[in-house]
Amino acid sequence: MKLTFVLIAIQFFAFKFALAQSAESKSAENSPSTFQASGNPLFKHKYTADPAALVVGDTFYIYAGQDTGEGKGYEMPNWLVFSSKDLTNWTEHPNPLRNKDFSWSVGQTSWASQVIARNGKYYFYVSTEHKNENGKKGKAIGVAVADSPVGPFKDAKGTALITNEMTTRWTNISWDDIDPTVYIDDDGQAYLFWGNTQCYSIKLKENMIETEGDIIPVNLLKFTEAPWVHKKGKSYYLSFATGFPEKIAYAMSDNINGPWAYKGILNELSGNSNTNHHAIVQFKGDWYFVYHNGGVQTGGGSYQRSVCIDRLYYNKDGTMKRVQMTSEGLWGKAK
Ligand code: FUB
Repeated sequence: MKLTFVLIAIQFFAFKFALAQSAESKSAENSPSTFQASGNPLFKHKYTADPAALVVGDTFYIYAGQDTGEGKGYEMPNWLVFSSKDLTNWTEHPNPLRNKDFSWSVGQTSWASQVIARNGKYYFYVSTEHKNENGKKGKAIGVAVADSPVGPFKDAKGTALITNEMTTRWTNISWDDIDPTVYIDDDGQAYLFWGNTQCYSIKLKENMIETEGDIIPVNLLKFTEAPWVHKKGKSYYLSFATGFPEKIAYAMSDNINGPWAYKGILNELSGNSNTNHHAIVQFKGDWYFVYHNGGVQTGGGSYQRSVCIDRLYYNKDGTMKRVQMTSEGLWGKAK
């Protein structure tokens, strides 16, 4: 009788202990983690791809998709967010957005994205996949929203913003509606650019979750994918992946609606990654070029990519100098 009681008591305490342990590890998974950057790739503890950068006040944010597969194809179930005030000390904020947070989305296609701030909210534009009423799959663009740049983000529409059917008159492939980049012009008009093979643009309404007017095909020389729009002074810059394996090229205009004048290569092939997705932002007065390569070994490659950061410089005439990708990154000595 006594022995049975002791055994039951031991089982009870073991069960309580296991519960406490699992709650502790869950809360660790859901807590921000911090680390110091010391060279490129910037993030080494996970494979990270398709960086988008956002500056809010004194904080630099990087959003990326996570490559979780074994290097044989894209397996990207979720996006990640990192923040830093000095580009050396970084915080990873847990679980900002997953592919399955879009109820209409299928598969594990947490592809390239960009987050942009407007009216106190943060809009997360993503590339994902959609199935139409006939069951045909095609890449699509969705938008999620949050009150904080680190989320958690929620689907802002409940439907895709752009689907493959909207662009088949220009490009009859199922993967051209990817890689959104959003730019808000000085007059407050927001524009969405995206594409693969063909670049497109469309106006966004003030609410940032509805389009306005027609889709405009954007004429760019040798466009592959991954457009990024930024402005410096009076010039607009549209940089994009070109060729395959990809380099980054760019064009300039004095109008967000173009025409865009091709200015050449901005970044060379990115090591052992076929893709070279990038973002350009200014932070505390300096310009930065954020991109990915396959630099984290042993698995690094086209489907196990890693985000890097280097400085970006301009020539006196406003054109951009070719980026020098470095192992040292912003930290002087390679480690
Ligand atoms: O990560 C999947 C796709 O690869 C992105 O959407 C493209 O820009 C390329 O980097």
